[in-house]
Amino acid sequence: MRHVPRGARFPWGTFPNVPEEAIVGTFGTVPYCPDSEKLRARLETCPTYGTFGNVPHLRARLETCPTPSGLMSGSSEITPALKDEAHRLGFALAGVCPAVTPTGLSRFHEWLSAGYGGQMHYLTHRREAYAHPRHVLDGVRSLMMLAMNYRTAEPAPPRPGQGRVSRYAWGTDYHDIIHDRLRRLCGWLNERLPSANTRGVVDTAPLLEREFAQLAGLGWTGKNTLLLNRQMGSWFFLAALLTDAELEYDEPHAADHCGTCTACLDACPTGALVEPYVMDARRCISYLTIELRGAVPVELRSGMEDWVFGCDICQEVCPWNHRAPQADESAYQPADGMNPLELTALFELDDEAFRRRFRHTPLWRPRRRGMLRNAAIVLGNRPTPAGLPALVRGLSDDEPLVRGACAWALGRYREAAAEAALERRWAIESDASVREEIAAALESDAGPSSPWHGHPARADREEKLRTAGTAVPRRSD
Ligand code: B12
Ligand code: SF4
Repeated sequence: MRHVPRGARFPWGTFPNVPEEAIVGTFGTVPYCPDSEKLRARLETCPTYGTFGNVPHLRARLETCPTPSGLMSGSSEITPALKDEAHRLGFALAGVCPAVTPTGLSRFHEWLSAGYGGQMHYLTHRREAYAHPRHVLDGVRSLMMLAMNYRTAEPAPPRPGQGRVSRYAWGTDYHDIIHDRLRRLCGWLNERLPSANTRGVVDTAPLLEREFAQLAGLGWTGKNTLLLNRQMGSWFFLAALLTDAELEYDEPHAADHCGTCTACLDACPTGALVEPYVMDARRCISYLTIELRGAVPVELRSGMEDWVFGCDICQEVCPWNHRAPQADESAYQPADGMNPLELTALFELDDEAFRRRFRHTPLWRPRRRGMLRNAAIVLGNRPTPAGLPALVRGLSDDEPLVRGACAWALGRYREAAAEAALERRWAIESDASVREEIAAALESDAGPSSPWHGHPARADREEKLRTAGTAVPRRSD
């Protein structure tokens, strides 16, 4: 039992400017999820009812209120209805769990301490907040965990000069779509439980979403660290609705259906899945292309292959994903030119043009400089005639990050024009990190057919080069 809070909303309106104490003083304590019939009876028999009854619009709405039972009181009544509403709003899965300390908390802390989170400081800075969802919503009792399918089209193989974009990023930014649906779902709940506090979150709150999704029965954590569901595979986003209302809880998903399969670990080109269920994010292509702000470590660049944004390899190979259903959400259908992405055209975009094209897509997150860095690496991994002028242009970009990546990529074009461009830039380049890249590019001859390709001694040569002085390095044949 709780007191009716000030400004509580009921189907017939709110209690405007009536202090909680006045209502409590007049009617006594009323249930937190008030059975409106009871409240109505109290209002009607109360000697001071006239105070409220004289407010015409309140009185009218009270008398015509068609849904006194629209105010649901029991968790057994509201929970299935809330799930139905979630499905109606496009969430394929919905399950409920209690607000508790997640069992994987210590593993999360160990993971951070091992440095696996790299530069994702938003995880480290809030490590204590992950201890309980009350740090996301004060007084929270229940979480409804939600999954929204994004499997739309199949990926088209990139032609030379194109790069792969992860499926989740082909359409509108999912944060925009899901926040809107969560807002509507919270609104629906608040209409039935007017005094309940609710909050919808996706991604950015200090909440181990996969842990809670498993607790709410949505699936299990696979060896690729993603949440898997037997019917849906893993092509879905997760989101959470937190509330201080008590909902009916689902059974946690206890089983692990990965068995002896290691397809994801075997397929990861950068060795990011260091053991089953554990990822070193610093090696993950998704981290390198989306989260990392600086230069991609040299030894991981060739592993990026043709991925220009995100990576789906450990999901593509997962047997549970082969028969996952199609998504009908139009917002996630591939926008023009996203599946795959034309890389050379990116070098023609200035900041404003880049903003116009990508502002409402996930590709906005790494910004223009991050995307050009990624594009240069893919053009270096997959040399193509059209790539050369684009990289030469990028070598004069205002951003050292872009110039450095272009220098590295040009080092993989075994052509006089690439070498000439690197030498021209060397003569005027003042940024130390870009000079290092140019030096290494001019010295290396690391095309796929080169004996130096992938050779550990190459790193030693590059290190020596870095300390070799200011003379223009020559390619060594
Ligand atoms: C940071 C982050 C990343 C990072 C780190 C990924 C990671 N695995 O943690 C990077 C940038 C690499 C990333 C990549 C991707 N991400 Co991401 N990411 C997040 C984010 C914001 C936080 C995740 C987090 O807290 N990681 C912390 C570490 C500790 O988690 P962990 O490595 O999985 O460790 C846990 C388990 O491994 C487990 N564990 C450890 N040892 C063991 C042992 C056993 C036996 C078991 C059972 C478990 C276990 O316990 C740990 C603690 O819970 C979440 C949203 C959220 N708030 O949860 C989205 C989220 C996980 N990402 C998502 C997506 C879609 C992706 C990508 C597919 C995007 C893409 N295509 O590029 C890739 C997938 C890469 C992959 N294989 O995971 C979805 C996943 C949906 C799903 N079906 O699971 C989420 C939930 C976002 C969302 N709201 O939908 N992501
Ligand atoms: S997303 Fe790609 S790079 Fe990251 S773990 Fe999976 S396969 Fe490896």
